[in-house]
Amino acid sequence: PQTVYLKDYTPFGYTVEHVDLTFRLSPDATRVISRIRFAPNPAATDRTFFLHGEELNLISARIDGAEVSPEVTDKGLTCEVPDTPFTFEAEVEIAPARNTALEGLYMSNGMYCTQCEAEGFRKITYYPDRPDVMATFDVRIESDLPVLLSNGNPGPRGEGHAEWSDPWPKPAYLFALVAGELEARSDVFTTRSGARVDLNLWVRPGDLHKTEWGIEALKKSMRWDEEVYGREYDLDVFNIVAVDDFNMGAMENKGLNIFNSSAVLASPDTSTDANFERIEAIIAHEYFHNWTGNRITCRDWFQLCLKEGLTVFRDSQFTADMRSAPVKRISDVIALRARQFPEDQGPLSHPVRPESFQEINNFYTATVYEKGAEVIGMLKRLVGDDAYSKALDLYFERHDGEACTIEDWLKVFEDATGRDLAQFKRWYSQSGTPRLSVEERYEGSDYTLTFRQTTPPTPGQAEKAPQVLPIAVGLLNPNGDEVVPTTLLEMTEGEQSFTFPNMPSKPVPSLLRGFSAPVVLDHEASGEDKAFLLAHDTDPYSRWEAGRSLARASLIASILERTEPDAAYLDGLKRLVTDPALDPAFRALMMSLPSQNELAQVLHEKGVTPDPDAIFEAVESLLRAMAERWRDVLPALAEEARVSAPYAPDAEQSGKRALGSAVLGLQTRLDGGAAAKAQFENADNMTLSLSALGALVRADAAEDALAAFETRWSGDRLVMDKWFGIQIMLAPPQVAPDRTRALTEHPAFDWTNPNRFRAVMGSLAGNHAGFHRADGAGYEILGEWLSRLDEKNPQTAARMASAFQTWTRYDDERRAKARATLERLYEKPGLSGDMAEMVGRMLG
Ligand code: B3K
Ligand code: ZN
Repeated sequence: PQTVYLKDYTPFGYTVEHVDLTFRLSPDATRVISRIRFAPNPAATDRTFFLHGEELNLISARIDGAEVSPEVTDKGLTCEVPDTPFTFEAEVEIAPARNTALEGLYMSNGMYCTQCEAEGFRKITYYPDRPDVMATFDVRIESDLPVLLSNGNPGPRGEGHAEWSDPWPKPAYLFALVAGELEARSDVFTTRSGARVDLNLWVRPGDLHKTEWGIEALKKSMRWDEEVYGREYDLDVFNIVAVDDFNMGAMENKGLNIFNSSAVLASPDTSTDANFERIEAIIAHEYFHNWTGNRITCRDWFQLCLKEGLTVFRDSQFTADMRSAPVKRISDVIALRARQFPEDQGPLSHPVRPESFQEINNFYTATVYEKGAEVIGMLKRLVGDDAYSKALDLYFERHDGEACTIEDWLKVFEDATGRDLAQFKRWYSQSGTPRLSVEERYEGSDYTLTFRQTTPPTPGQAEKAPQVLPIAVGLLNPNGDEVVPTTLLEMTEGEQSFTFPNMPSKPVPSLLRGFSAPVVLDHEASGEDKAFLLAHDTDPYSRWEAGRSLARASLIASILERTEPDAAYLDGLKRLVTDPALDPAFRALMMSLPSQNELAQVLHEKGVTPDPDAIFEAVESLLRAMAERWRDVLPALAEEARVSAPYAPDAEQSGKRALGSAVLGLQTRLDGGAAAKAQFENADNMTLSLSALGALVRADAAEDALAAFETRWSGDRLVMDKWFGIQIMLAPPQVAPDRTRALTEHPAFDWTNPNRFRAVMGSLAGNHAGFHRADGAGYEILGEWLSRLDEKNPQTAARMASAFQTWTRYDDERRAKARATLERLYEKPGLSGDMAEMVGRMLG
């Protein structure tokens, strides 16, 4: 496989003025006829005419009407071309029914659909498949299927054919086509300047009852983008299609978003509160791409964070506005630590803007997406809300219709604010999670905080330079009153002090409020200070983090020193969790403990080899202690969490149910599952049903419930994914690998479906002590199945391989077993480039 470098970027020698495509659909022999209008690109010097094309059967090619014989390889074609504008025509044949990689044009349950980002269009026809080549597209689809869709606005429709015309120049990765027997829920949105937009959410017959939420989420997103960013929609129709076989969550194709059915279909019976919230966020995310991604796109794939970081940031703002801002912030921090930190602190670490790659599909990562969004959050905090809005207006005004870089993005902020962002730019080029330590000094009445930042070496980057860290700080006096409200300290040096004068007594600092920078804060605050912040901090994130950090300390002590769970922490937390003035969703978050994976990382950083079984036991005994110590308040809490109104997936009800689920987890540790059984039997929505099932699985008392659940839901693929997943994810670690193995023999384990594969293998990887079982069974099963899936669907297989990214943390025996599995994979003949890159990086 070849490595591509950012520094080697050159523009393409030709511009594309317009593209006409005709598709004659047929499962094994689809004909694609293209007519592409090229002109020499005045901004380029190299006139090599190379068109990407893979797995295509070229039938014929013409230039300005005259037949030509291009030189064809398995990567594309080259050919002599005129030095004036010309038309290139080609007819190719492809086989969507045999496309198991789910990239390009493929079939899912009898329906045709496409996925072209990042480099899938080259599997449809010959084309300069790079995002800086933007063109208008007209598409004609010939097929007897009733619904024929492509990008843009609908044109003439007749018996057996349909035409579509997209007036907005776009890169090929935003091309989409869908054909099938589909039904739609339709609605209308009127933009704020009065234009009518027809909305359709297309699904397979039988799924219409799961479409209401998606359409509502779409309308909310369209309104929000007008109100908050001043961005209106720009076509007559907006189509969304739900597809069962899809490698990712969803795709923002211009005017025709394609969604994994799990990321759009919802009903109270079949979907949890978390599903509803996620669907709302993904619909918003894809919709917001219309401006941040489509109208303004990326010059090359190294700039992926330009659209993804910004769009994730925008969808978080949206969720914060639709629901609870503090709860959303805390959830984002939990997710960042669970997914991005391990990536940034292990062999797969890469900058938010990578500088090289072999397979771009391997870089749709938590770093590019979530850390990319954190970087924008820091920028906004540094320049302020008004300047952020001004900069965004300038971005849209200056770059509409262009393919841009991170330099363009930062320049807009520099021009709008007069700030020099040269140092800030390191957030895009330097990989690794910075560590921030702090010392306090109180002298006379001066209170001084001295911060030190260091970033450990990461692959390819031994030396790190100081980054710009926005550190939001508040100070509380010993009575618990806030004496210095949230203040932004701007750290730019490796070591830097900030003094607060005239402090009558030594304050307690509340540091990194709102998680103002994505760093690890090494702050050896005393247990008393943390307990004090847990009780008094006014910043919800910091208050939550105080509790989290006490939990972490208690767990680490019990792992290293076999101490009993910290009673003072449990009592302090109990006061919060039973405080009726606090949002139930926030209380539920307060009850959640650091993940076992996070604890393993903390131990590893302390120079201790993590023992997954000991970590599991420590968490279990803390939860048992919590249940015992809170025994008296659990019934009242459960009662408080009960919702009597008809089911709604809103923030208020979901918050209550989240609290109820946390309480049920504790109750199950006391009653062996009696309350959970009752909840399972009476549940009238999936949230209650699944939380009860989860509690039973964890208590190893779920046999009957699992059987009943399977009988009831065997006809619903998305619900069956939950069934497969939960019994592995929450299985007692010792049985997790064997149960996984047994479930791979279940007739419904349709492993070529990415959702089903992820439900099983992703859940094994998510069961920390189960995956890392000492005999290596977890590694072996995953290794075997990755190897098998790689032959059909390299993209999904390679993504899932990152389950091994922490393998070097563990003891010699586990390491030897993980290494053997990875090496076996690496040496497999015919391994995909996707997988070879991932495994190669992990083996180092
Ligand atoms: N842009 C798509 C992801 C495409 C994945 C390519 N392997 C989804 C999103 O971020 O909105
Ligand atoms: Zn995106």
